Amino acid sequence: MSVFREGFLWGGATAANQCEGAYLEGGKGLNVPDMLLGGDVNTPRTFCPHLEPGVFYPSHEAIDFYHHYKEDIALFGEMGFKCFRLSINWARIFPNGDDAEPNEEGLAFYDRVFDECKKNGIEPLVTLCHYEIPWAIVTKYHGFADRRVIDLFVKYAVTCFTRYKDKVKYWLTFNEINIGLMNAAMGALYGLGLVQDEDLARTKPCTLPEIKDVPQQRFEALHNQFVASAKAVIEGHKINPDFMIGNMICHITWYPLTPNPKDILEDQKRDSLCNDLCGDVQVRGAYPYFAKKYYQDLGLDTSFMENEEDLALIKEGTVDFYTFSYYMSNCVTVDENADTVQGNMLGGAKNPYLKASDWGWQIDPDGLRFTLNKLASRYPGKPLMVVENGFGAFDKVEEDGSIHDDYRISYFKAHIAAMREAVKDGVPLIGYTTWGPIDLVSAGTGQYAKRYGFIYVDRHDDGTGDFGRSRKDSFFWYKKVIASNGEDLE
Ligand code: BGP
Repeated sequence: MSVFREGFLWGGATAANQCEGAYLEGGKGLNVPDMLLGGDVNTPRTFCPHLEPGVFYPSHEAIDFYHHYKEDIALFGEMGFKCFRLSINWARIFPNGDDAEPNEEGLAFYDRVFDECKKNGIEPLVTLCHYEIPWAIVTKYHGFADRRVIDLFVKYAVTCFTRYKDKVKYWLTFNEINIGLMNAAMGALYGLGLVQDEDLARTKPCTLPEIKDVPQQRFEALHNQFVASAKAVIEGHKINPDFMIGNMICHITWYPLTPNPKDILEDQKRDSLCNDLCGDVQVRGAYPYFAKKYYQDLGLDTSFMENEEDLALIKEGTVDFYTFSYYMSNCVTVDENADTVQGNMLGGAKNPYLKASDWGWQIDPDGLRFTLNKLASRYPGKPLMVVENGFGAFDKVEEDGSIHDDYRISYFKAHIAAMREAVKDGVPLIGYTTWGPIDLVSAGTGQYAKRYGFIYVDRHDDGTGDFGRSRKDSFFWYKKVIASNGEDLE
C-alpha cells in the first residue's frame, strides 16, 4: 500500500503567461510578462515600457497552449494526472484591469479548458494571479501600490469564483506572494505591478535590475496584496463553501553555511523574512512578531500595518491550505568571501555537499523533506501541497525523435522519495504538481532552452519551431509513478 493518501493530487503546474501565447487574441489585454524580452543564465531579462517592433517577446506566443490545450490536456490525461495547476490570465478576463464587465471570450476559453480537464478526469487547481497583472493596472494605478487595485483584484476573483464554482474546487490567490520581499526587481514588477513614472517614460528598454525600487511602496503594496488575498478568500467561501482556497509561497530553504552562531542567526532571519512572514500572515491571519522591527530597520514608516480594518480582514480571510514551490536550497553566511551560487529568485552561499543545475540551482531532495516537516510544525493541521518542483535542463532530441532525460527522472525520483519520507514522518501532504509538465517559457530568464517538461515542445529561443509536442522518457516514467500512487519510482 502507498504511503500517499488515496486521491493524492499528482499532476503538473503551469502559468498562463508562460504557456498560453495568443497574447492579443480573444480580447486579451497586455500583461506584465508581455513587456519582457528573454535573457539567459548570465543575462537578466529586459523590460520594455513600450512594445518594440521586430523584437522577439517569448510570452507572446509561448507554447501556444491557447490553441493546443485539448492536445496538451489529453497528454496530461495519458500520464494519469489527477490535478492540473494552471493560472487564469487576468487580462483575458479584464483586459484593462478596471473594465465594467468581464470579457466573455476570455471566460469562455477557461470554460473549455476546465471541461477538457473534466473529460480527462483531472481536477483543476487555479492560480488567480501568477505574475499576470494587467499592464493597464501598472500604467494607470502603479499596481498594488494603489489601494483601488485591491478591489479590482477582488472583482476579478469573484467573477472567476462565480463563473467556475461548479468546475473548480481548488484555488490559489497569488503565486509566490513573498517574491516582493526577496527579489526587489522581480518582486516589484512581476509580483506587485510597480513601475515608477520615470521608468514608464523610458524610450529604450532596460534590464530588470535597472528599474527603480521604492521599498516603502513595495512593502505597502505587499500589504495591500495580503488584504486582496484575504478578501478573495472571504468572498470565495460565500460563493461556494466547499472551495479550498490556498496561498502560494516561493519557499527558499536556507541552511547556515557553518556552525558560527552569527551564521545561525543570519539563517534564522533569512528564513523568517523570506518564507515565514507571508506564510504567517496568510495562514495565521496576522503579521508575525518580527515583521515590524524588520520593516523599521529598513527605515520604513510602518503605519500601513496598523489599519484596523485591514487587520480584521487578514484575520478573517486565512487560507484553507498552504502551498509552495520548492526547487533548491541555499546557504547563508556572514562571510563575504564565501563562494556563491544562483537560485530561484535569490542565490546564496554555495553548499559544498550539493551539485547544481546548469542554471546554478542546487539540487537538494533532503531539503524538501526538511521543508515539509518545518511547515507541518509551523502550521499544525494545515494541509500542505507542493505545487512546483522541477528541473530546468537542456534537452537533446535524438535522430529518431526520442529524448532521454534521465537527469530529470533522477531529480524527480529523489524528490518524490524525500516526499514519501516526509509523509511517513506524518506531514499532511495532499498533492504534488511538478513545474512545467510540458516545456514552457522560463519566468526567470525568458528562455525556451531551459526545459522542464515531460512533454517536449518544438519551439526555440530564436523563434523557430513548429510547436509540435513529443513525449520524453520522463513522460513514461511519471505515468508509472502516478499509476502506483508514488510507490514505483524505478
Ligand atoms: C517559480 C515560478 C514559475 C516558474 C518557476 C521556475 O518561481 O512560480 O513561474 O517559472 O519558478 O523558474 P524559471 O522559469 O525561472 O526556471
